[in-house]
Amino acid sequence: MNDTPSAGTLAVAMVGHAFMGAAHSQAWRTAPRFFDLPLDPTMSVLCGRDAGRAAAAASRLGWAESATDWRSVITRDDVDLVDICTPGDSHAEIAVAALDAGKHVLCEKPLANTVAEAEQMAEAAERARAAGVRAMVGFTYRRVPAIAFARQLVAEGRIGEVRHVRAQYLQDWIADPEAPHSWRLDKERAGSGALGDIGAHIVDLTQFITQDRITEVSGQLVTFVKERPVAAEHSGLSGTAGRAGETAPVTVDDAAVFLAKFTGGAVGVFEATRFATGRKNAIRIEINGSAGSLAFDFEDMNVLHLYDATEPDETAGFKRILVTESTHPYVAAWWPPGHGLGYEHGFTHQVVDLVTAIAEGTDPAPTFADGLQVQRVLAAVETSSDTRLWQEIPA
Ligand code: 4PW
Repeated sequence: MNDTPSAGTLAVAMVGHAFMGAAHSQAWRTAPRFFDLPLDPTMSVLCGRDAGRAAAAASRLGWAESATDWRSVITRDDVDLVDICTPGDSHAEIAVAALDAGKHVLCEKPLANTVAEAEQMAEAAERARAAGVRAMVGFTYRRVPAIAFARQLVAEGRIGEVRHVRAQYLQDWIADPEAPHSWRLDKERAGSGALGDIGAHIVDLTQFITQDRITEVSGQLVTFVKERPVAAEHSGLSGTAGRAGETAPVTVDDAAVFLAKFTGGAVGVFEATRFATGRKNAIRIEINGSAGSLAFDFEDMNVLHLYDATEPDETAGFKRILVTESTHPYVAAWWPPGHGLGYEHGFTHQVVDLVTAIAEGTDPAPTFADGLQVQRVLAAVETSSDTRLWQEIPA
């Protein structure tokens, strides 16, 4: 039983300190400074495989100490929550062990590399839940104010009955065939490529906004560049080439496209690629309903476009809403209207929602069960690509 709510503080241990580790660190640091949190998170331990690098990252990112053995960290009495920012191949092992040790868990997306692992994780979360221990998946973009506002508008019936869901996640960081290899291009470590890394986000986001579920998919995965130079160093998504002539195989998809059906009758078209030259982090979602439409692009993330089909034809048109009013989700804690937010704020809002749920004794969304459902959609797209047949998503 984890009794953190009465303690007033929430001691966090984070595993992994690369791109996501840095994003989560800023969130743990910033959330209590801008939001009135019911528990005070303390950045206790940062865990990484290499002692020197972990220590340097801990001091740079603001953690009190560093460690190299996550197994001993997650059982420490002075750790309440484990934040998993490692590649997908270690998510299941760390999350299940942490939950079984009575620690709350925040796990980066996609939840796991396989459905089987995600099932184990969802079961562990359900076991732990009985003892008041909470688990959440890091589908961070749900916490972009314009996305949360879009969900609100759909729930209020502002666009009527949802008919079309159009979603793209477009990046281009490996469009150059000479861009170095990385763990994200290795099936053993990442589970899949564009499909799981970025396609998972648009599956989660469209289901979140519409409050509906995907029931069937028909998809195609493609790998354009099958061999890449080995990287010497990596930072963020980019890297520097290693020894000349040394290459490694790309064992995941470079792009994933699929059609989807939703339980409510809507049809969806999804596209996730790292080869959309010129598109850096374009998460584009358009929803057409019987009474109007919504459109969002992360490259203009403080804006939501709304079309009201009930307006007279001569004045109807897409309205550009600047989602920076204090009445918009999450915005009141930040800046005056027009002073927009950025990529990192979603991570901060994620911490706020997680800490609040833990303190209130409720389930933070998305739960591991939600993460498992997304994993099933991803697996169905893969199977569909292999078999060239539509695949149903098990309930
Ligand atoms: O949000 C995205 C991630 O889920 C980031 O832009 C990069 O692509 C890092 O991992 C994925």
